Amino acid sequence: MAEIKMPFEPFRIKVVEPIRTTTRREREALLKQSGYNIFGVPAEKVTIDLLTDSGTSAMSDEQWAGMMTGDESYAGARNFFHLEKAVQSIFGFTHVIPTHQGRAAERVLFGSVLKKGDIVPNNIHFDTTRANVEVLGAKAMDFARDEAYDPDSGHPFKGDMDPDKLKRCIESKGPGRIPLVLMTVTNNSGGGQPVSLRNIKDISEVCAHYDIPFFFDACRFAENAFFIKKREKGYEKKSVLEIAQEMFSYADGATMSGKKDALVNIGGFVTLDDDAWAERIKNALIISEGFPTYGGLAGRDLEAMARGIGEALDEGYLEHRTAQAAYLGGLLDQAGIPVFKPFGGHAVYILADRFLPHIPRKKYPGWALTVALYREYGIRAVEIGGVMFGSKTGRGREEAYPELEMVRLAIPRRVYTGAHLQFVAEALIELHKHRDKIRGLRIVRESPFLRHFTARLEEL
Ligand code: P71
Repeated sequence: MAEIKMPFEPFRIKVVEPIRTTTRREREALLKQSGYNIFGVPAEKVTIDLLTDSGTSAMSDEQWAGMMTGDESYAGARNFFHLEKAVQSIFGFTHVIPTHQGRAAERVLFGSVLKKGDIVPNNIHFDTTRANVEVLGAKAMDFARDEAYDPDSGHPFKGDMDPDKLKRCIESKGPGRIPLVLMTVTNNSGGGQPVSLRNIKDISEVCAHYDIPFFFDACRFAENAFFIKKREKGYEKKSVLEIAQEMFSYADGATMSGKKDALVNIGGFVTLDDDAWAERIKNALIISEGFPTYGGLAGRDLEAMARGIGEALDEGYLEHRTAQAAYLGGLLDQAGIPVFKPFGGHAVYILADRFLPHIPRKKYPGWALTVALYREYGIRAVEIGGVMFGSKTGRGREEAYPELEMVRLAIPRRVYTGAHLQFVAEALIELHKHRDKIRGLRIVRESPFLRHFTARLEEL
C-alpha cells in the first residue's frame, strides 16, 4: 500500500486557541440536552470541530491588518471599493453587491427573479439554496451526471451537470419557467466534487441557446479551479486565477458565501452584469441587509473578504488544503472505512449507510454516526443525508431519502494541523471496530425548512 504522507502546513502559527477536552459523561449529558443534535452542542465542548468549513477559517496576518483599516461610514466605505475591485478582477462582472453571507445573496437574488411555479436547475442544490428556492414556491431540481451518485466512480469531475438532463427539463417545462440555471462549485451535497471547464462551457451553451441566465453558486470556486488545473487536459500550465476567470467568463453572475473561499468568518455577495436585475437586488437588499455598499457587513468585514478572496487562489495554500482532505481520506480508506471517492476539496465524506449497515435509512445512519463520533471522541461532523435532505412527500406518506447517506468531515481552512487530522482518523478507525453498538434514531420534533439545524431526536 502506498505511504500516506502528512501534508506540510504552509504557514506558521502566531495566535493559538486552546482546545478543551471533555469527558464521555459530559458529552453524553450534552447530547441528551441537545436532542441528539450536534448543532445544539456548545462549540467549547467540541474537541475537533469538523461541522463545517463555513466561516471557520483562520484569517491571515494580512487580513487582520486589513481589519484595522475598516471604514465604518454608512455609505461608500473605502473597503467596499476594495472588495468590488478584488471581486471584479476574479469574477469579471460589473455589479458587486455585498451580503452578510451566502444564503442572503441567494435570498436577494431569488427573491428578485423567481416566482411561484418556476424551476431552478442545478448540479445539486445545497441545503440553504434549495430552501431559498422552495420558500418562494419555486422548484429546485438537480441534474448532476450519473457518476455523482456513485461513491466508487473515480470520475475526475463528478460535480458536472448532465447537459441532456438539463435540456430535457427545459424542453418539457419550457424555458419561460426557468429564470436561471445554477451551478454549484464544488458540488457540496455530492461529495465536494469539482465541475470541469468543458462542462461549464457545455452548460453555458445550453443556457445561451434557450436564453436562460447562467449563475454560479461559487462558494468553493478556488478549490474547483485548482482541481481543473490538476485534472483537466490543457489547464496544467494555467494559473488558478486564470482558470477561475475563465470559469466565470461563461456565466452571467454568481452568488458567493465568503465564509468558504474568501477565507472570512462572515460575508458574501452577489455579482452579475445585468443592470435591471442588479437594481432589483439592491432594492431588496436595502430592506433586509443594508445599504448596497455594505450589505449587512462592517467595513472591516468587507476588507477581510477583499483580501481573503485573493489568498484563496494561492496555489501553495490550495495544494495543502486538498492534500489535507486526501490525507484524512487516505487514512480512512486504507483502514477499510467506506468513503466517497475521489476525495473532495473541503471535506471527506463517509458513506454512513455502509459504515452502519445494520441501521436502515429510516433510522438515519448518518445522523447516528455523528452522534457516536461526538459521544466517543468529542469530534463534531455533519450529516448530509436523510435528516438534512429527506422529505415527507405528503401527509402520512413515507419519507423520501436522498441518494447518498453521508457524514461529512469538513476541514476548516488553515485551522487544524496534520496531527489533528491523524487524531480524527484514529478515532474513526476505533469507532468502526465497535460500529455494531451504534444505534439509529427517530425524529421527535422538526421544523418545515432546514430541519437538521434544530430537529430533536431520540435514540432507538
Ligand atoms: C456548509 C455550509 C453551511 C452549513 C450548512 C449546513 C450545516 C452547517 C453549515 C453553505 C453553502 C454552501 C453552498 C454550496 C450556499 C451556502 C450558504 N454551506 N451554497 O457547507 O455550501 O452559504 O452558509 O454563507 O449562508 O457547511 P452561507
